[in-house]
Amino acid sequence: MATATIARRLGAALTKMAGNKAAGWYTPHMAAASRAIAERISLVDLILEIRDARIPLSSEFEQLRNYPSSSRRIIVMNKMDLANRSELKEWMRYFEQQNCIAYGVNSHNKENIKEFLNILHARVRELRKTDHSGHTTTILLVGIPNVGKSALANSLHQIGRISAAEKGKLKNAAVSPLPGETRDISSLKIGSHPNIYVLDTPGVLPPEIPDVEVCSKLALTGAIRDCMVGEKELAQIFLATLNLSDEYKKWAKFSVNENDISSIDNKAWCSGSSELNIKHKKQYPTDHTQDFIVNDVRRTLFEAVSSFDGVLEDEKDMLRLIEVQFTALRDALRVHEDLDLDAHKKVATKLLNLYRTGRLGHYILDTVPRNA
Ligand SMILES: Nc1nc2c(ncn2[C@@H]2O[C@H](COP(=O)(O)OP(=O)(O)OP(=O)(O)O)[C@@H](O)[C@H]2O)c(=O)[nH]1
Ligand SMILES: [Mg+2]
Repeated sequence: MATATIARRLGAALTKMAGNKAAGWYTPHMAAASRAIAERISLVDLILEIRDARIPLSSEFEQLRNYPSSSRRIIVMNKMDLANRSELKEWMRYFEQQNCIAYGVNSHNKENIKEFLNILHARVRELRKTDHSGHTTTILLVGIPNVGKSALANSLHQIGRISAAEKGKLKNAAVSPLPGETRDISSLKIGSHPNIYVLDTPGVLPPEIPDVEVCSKLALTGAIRDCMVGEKELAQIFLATLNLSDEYKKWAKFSVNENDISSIDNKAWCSGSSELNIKHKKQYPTDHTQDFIVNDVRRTLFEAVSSFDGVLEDEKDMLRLIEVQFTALRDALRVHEDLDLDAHKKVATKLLNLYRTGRLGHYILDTVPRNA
């Protein structure tokens, strides 16, 4: 598959880079965090392993790989709003078959967090049936970088059942779109009577990731800094994924192709772009500039794939299409640069931002293992 070939090439370059201590992703602070987490694993009551719902397997936390399936460990597939819904259901079934407790969560959604808090409270009550010590419950949040541990900790803290006085002194864990934001373990209260605390921890990746495809998926979803890979290369993987998916087909409505032109008032079409633009604007429910850009990008991508005459499974053809898309996207993304390289980089950065905020479709980049 073309996507896999491109992803493998990129992942291989990344893996090589990991060997270089100065440029690699395994920083000294990750090594220290890994030790601090290891010390706490046996001391806490519950462990929430936060994963990215777009890569349910590739985002596993290696330190827990051999941790026995138990009611003390819950897999949380965060960012579920960015993942393909029906595939996510398949993943839920997969985890169930593996005897793992797993939930899909969107840390930015209040209702969703309330439901998740109820689940946590029920788990804590279960634990208390066997443990009558009445001590404070501690929940450890662990995971690779940028999966939303701090965002989840904040939401649980803000919505959790804690007293009004404690609400007044709400603390916040720092959240950032870049990986490696959290440097220390911090504790946030999420429940009273009994007291429940979550421990937010720094994201940790293994020092080596032998699977090069996993490497490139981690980079595309933002667990590894873009500068280690290159925005253009990441955008190539995204475009290859999009071009082989069904997502772009939903954007046919944004396209004004020859058939559509006949349905548009001939006068409007002939009298120039301004009137055509009015037709376009009527099609869209909002006049928000960002929405126009997003829809322009969708239309551009749709038109490029649907009019392409090559074989998408062929890597050379796929790269040719991606090149066409890069050039066409300059207008859609309002990138007006003379220097070719710079323009490509700007297009790539803007495209990745749209993908990572869910405006260019919903994907799960891992496939459910066949033997499941
Ligand atoms: N769409 C979406 N974005 C989310 C969600 N949860 C977190 N994010 C975003 O993901 C990015 C990373 O969130 P953080 O909470 O800083 O991630 P982290 O796991 O603490 O990262 P490190 O501290 O670097 O390990 C931020 O831009 C968040 O706003 C979610 O459920 N949905
Ligand atoms: Mg964090």
